Amino acid sequence: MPDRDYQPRAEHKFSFGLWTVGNRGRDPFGDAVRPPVAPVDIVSMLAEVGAWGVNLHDNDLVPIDATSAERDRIVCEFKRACERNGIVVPMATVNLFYHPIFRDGAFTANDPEVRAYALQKTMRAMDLGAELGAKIFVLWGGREGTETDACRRPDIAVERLRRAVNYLCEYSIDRGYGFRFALEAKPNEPRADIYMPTTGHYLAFIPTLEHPEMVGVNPEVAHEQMAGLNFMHSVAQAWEAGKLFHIDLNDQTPGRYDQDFRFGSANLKSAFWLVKFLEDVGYPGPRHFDAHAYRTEDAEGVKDFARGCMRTYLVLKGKAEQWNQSQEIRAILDELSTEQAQFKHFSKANATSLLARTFDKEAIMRKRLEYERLDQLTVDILLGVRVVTSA
Ligand code: GCO
Ligand code: MN
Ligand code: MN
Repeated sequence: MPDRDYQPRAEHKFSFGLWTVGNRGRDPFGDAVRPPVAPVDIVSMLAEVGAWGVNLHDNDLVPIDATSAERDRIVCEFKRACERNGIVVPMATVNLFYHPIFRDGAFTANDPEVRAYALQKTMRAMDLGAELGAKIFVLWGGREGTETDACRRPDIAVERLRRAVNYLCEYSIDRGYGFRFALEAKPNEPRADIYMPTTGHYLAFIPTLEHPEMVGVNPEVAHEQMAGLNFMHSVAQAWEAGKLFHIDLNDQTPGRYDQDFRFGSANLKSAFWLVKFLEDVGYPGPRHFDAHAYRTEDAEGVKDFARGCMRTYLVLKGKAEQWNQSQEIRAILDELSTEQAQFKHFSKANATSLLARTFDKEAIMRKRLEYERLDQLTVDILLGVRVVTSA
């Protein structure tokens, strides 16, 4: 049954990053507009708005130069806050972009000391994630890129990245952490060009690893949109390859800076196709919102933002159910799908008969493809002027 009340529940697996709802609204032209919120308070806020999970970079929780005693105290408090509020930590990640040491990249940097530090920092972030119960580890190489290609050959960067991911897979195996790594692509920002600019690039990279079964992708709406791509198509290809380990939901208008808008706030229709896809195939993973509240918002506005992400997802999920149940839509779809089972696999016999066959192109071309009606029915459902009730 559709979630008619649109109330988020644990089964929906909605998660937010400490860095997303904790975002202070700083941008390249202006300072923070919101005060810092302690991670333990973010956890109770997330419980209040009905989220299921919280994700974090190492330094969202533990300052980069914390002593091990400080670290243990912070982690212990945070774990208690999660337990108290019934919030889980499904995913952890590592910040390899903020500190100036990463100005030339992390795993791909030219300085071997930087590469070694990046590995050490990631292993410690994995220790932290494992301690908090995370089973997914995201790697986003925000600084792995260039302003000038004079600095290194890009194939060398790819090789360095491969060695780093191989190393981290072995570390996870050695420690028995059971992590699944989700690689997140982005074409640019903060670098002029980032290596592995799209999800498709990562899908081609993964089979070259030593443990490809441990590694998948974390596609983000805004990142594929920045590359001018159809996000849902990227997600579908990842899913079909068994590689959709995580997903970053947000929104973005084409051709702009990295906006990180509330899910569904800019491109409702593509958000609809995405939600429909995830629900139709039964994607079992977290629905993570990697987005920020507008810079104009205060703490209450951040809650409006978080509630809005989840509500829009659930509204679109309800619309997808209506779409699937619509008799008119089903009738058109039934007309469209006439499977040609005999050509699924090659055989000498079916190739011979296919080569000999004559096609009545005129008759085939007369067959109507009612995509205009299909799309308008979709628009009607989305705009709420056509309400489909369950059969
Ligand atoms: C961005 C990225 C990040 C990553 C995060 C997880 O554009 O800033 O989307 O938010 O998702 O660092 O590794
Ligand atoms: Mn992003
Ligand atoms: Mn992201």
